[in-house]
Amino acid sequence: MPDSRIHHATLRQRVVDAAHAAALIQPGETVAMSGFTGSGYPKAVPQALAAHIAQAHARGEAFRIQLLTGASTAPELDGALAQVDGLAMRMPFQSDPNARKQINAGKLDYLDIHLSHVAQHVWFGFYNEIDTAVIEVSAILEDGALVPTTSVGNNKTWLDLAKKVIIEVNQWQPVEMLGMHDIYYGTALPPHRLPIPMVHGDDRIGQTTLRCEPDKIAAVVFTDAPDRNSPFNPVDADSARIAGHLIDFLKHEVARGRLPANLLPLQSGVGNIPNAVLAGLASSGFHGLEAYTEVIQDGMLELLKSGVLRYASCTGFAFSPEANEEFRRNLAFYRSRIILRSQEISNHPELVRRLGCIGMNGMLEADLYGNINSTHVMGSSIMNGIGGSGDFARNGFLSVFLSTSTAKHGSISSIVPMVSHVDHTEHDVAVIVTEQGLADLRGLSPKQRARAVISHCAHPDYRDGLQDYFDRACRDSYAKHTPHLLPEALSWHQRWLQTGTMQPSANR
Ligand code: 0RQ
Repeated sequence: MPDSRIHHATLRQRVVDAAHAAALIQPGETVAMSGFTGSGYPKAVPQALAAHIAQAHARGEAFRIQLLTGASTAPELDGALAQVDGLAMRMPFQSDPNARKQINAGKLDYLDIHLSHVAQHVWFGFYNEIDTAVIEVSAILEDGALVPTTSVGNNKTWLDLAKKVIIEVNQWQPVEMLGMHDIYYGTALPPHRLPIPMVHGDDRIGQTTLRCEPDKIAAVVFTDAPDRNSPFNPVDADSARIAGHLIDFLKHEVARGRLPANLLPLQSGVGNIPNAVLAGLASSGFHGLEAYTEVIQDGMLELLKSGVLRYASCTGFAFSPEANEEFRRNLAFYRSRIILRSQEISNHPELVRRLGCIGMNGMLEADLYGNINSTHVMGSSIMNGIGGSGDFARNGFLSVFLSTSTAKHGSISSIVPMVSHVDHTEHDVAVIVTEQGLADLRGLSPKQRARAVISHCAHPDYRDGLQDYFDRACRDSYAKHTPHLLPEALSWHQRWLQTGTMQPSANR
């Protein structure tokens, strides 16, 4: 019964259908929506808005918006709006094929921002004012408090700063999630900031609901639609080997006394390789693990279920259909073990450093000296964005980057002389892992790092070529600290662009 989801008398009067709500959004507006990696995003208003935009375009009228979210969303939001060419600007993270195509065609301006920066930059006034916020909730309480759903993202900031608000009450989202969220309202602007009062990753420091001045809520829309559910690939041999190298390394760190027996709070990126690492941890013998991360995916849910993981703190879910079912079926079990926070807290540099998080993220390529490219194919084509990887790489206890040693059926080496784009500098990278092995870069000079990366991480098909480049660079480089032959450094990428493989023709 829809009314059972809205307990605030005035807001019950504001229920309209999605088309009427979307009509409140005008061309050129800056619109901030809920949503983080396919969870907790509005499902109906963005599609209704896309229909309005398409109609406007058909009449020859210009209609595009600037869109802010927590992170990536789903086809009903990013996909629908990109498909009708309705986006002029997008930030801070996306992974939608349509939006990606438009960005790489130069038609859509994309601001790729550290996820911990987004809310504070908006508060600092670095971007446009927010005209409209569109936020998914599971219920509205008697006092107008909003019950968040499967992600929190930047919702607190959007609700505080938007001039008008549209609420989607999604009846698919379980009301029993009330109590799982921890929304911290103590952040202030410099110079008035105080320490964030959290010393353990499972500390609760805020309230369980979001607040919003009811007068600002212009429309309420009912929906009953599931979060997007992308299945994960089964763990393949390469992912299992990557997981194995990393778990051996973590055990070694425990044996050396550098990590406690239950490690330190884990952060895991999304994707099949990080998911394989989590699967590997399930049978690794570790117990009492903690997760302070941005996204919980299937592997983490399994670790919680088996008791290997004590709790997981995050800002959103990225579950497969099966994991979603498991979560909903056993919500009573998970509600005491999962905490959902705003992304300014889940990714906060102060907290990531205090807790000593172990950051484990995917990459596209690494270079000999440990610089990491997470975002740009061949230096100019965006894949997704930096997401939260930088928040954890720079501030964590350990920063680990994971990838297979080749991409595109072996035609690309993920280890290159010089990355074609830098997201994480050599100063922020402790460990690089491929299925070939693990390079521990801590305490190594640039040339020592290069030797470790070539011998432990490069694929055998590319190892000699990398060694040859490095040897010649050591001999002929302008200086010998970080040896490079500049005109040749990016020739591997150029070769792929011209011939479709990084392999020199002699080896093909
Ligand atoms: O493309 O599917 O078209 O073949 O990149 O690669 O191997 O499927 O790996 O899904 O783990 O993604 C870095 C993109 C890795 C991800 C990245 C091609 C490859 C494939 C994907 P196809 P895989 P993953 C927490 C932290 C930044 C955000 C982040 C990412 C596609 O990890 O977005 O860390 N990271 N967030 O073929 C050209 C190379 C390539 C390459 C792979 N060297 N050159 N293409 N590919 N390596 C979460 C959030 O922040 C929300």
